[in-house]
Amino acid sequence: MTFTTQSPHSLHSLHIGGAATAFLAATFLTLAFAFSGPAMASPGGHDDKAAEKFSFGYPSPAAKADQEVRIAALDTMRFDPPAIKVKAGSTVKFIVTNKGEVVHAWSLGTIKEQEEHEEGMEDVPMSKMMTHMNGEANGFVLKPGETKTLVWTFTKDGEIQYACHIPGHYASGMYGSITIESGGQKMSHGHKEMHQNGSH
Ligand SMILES: [Cu+2]
Repeated sequence: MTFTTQSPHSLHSLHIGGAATAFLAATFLTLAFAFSGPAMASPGGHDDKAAEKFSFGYPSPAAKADQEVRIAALDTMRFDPPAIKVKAGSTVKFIVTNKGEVVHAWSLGTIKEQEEHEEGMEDVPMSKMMTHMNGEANGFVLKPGETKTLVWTFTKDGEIQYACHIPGHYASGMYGSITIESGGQKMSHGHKEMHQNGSH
């Protein structure tokens, strides 16, 4: 008797259960897609990992430079010139030549980043010195006589450095300063300035 009255209920609940299971499965799939979505899309629309890596700008190899800066690396453990000025929002083509007879390096970074890079050099064996900047977006190693270029867009004002991290060189003063001045086509404060500058 109990069996007969429960039987329709069982069937009924089985039916509901089936629908609920299907619903839950659909919900789970939707959630699964919802969760996989952001992981597959590039965050913030920036494909270049360097765009997130550097606080002061990003490499822009295809961009037309607003300014060209030639820098010489010298065996006196100096860069010539030792200081430059650029504008926030501008793209600068750096043309760096090793005019010395030993290997030098050149890379952009905040003063903090340059100090950290210098500390990291303790782990780089001499045999890896020529290749340790390979794949880095912000600089390179130069053989004697070699010239390399880097096109970089500066996004905000501040003080950064270009530095040589061949052991002993940075400590000897082989770095230069870049003053990034505001007042150009400033990109760090969103679209307002870009629209204002868009008329000319
Ligand atoms: Cu050097």
